[in-house]
Amino acid sequence: MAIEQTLILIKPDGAARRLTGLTIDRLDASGLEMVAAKMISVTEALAREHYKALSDKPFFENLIKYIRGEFHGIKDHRILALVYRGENAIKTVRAVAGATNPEAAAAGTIRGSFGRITTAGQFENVIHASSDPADAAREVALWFKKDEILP
Ligand code: IDP
Ligand code: MG
Repeated sequence: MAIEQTLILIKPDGAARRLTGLTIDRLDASGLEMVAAKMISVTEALAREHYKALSDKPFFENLIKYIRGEFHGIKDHRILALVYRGENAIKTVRAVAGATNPEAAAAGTIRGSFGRITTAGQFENVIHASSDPADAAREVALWFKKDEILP
């Protein structure tokens, strides 16, 4: 199996509900290695670039507000971004995260345990995790400079 890198973001609902430590604990227990971590202010441009594949979705504008912390009173749009590395890292982290829709996410996954759908229809699903190798490569390069990632 290939050694992969994958991007994780603790989304604003996760940060606001104090789930940062729990998320890192689950990732730690998965056996993967943390190779980059930083608090970063999510600019409008970064948010739109990150989610550009979803720009035609009806929930897109709210998704941009969500990831920038506008629904959770996050100071300066700050977010914790992480890169984990290891065998099969992308699928492993997706399994820890659970399905996109919190109502469909399996019990015991981060999203299954802690995600919710707001009355406005917004998915609040605690973390972002890259979905496939192409996405992961694009996202890691978008959020981190090369020298911010340990060799
Ligand atoms: P993923 O985060 O599991 O990879 P994507 O389809 O890439 O899921 O969607 C990105 C994010 O957009 C989701 O995590 C969620 O926050 C939001 N989202 C996706 N689908 C919906 C939807 O049907 N309604 C509301 N928000 C959605
Ligand atoms: Mg995705």
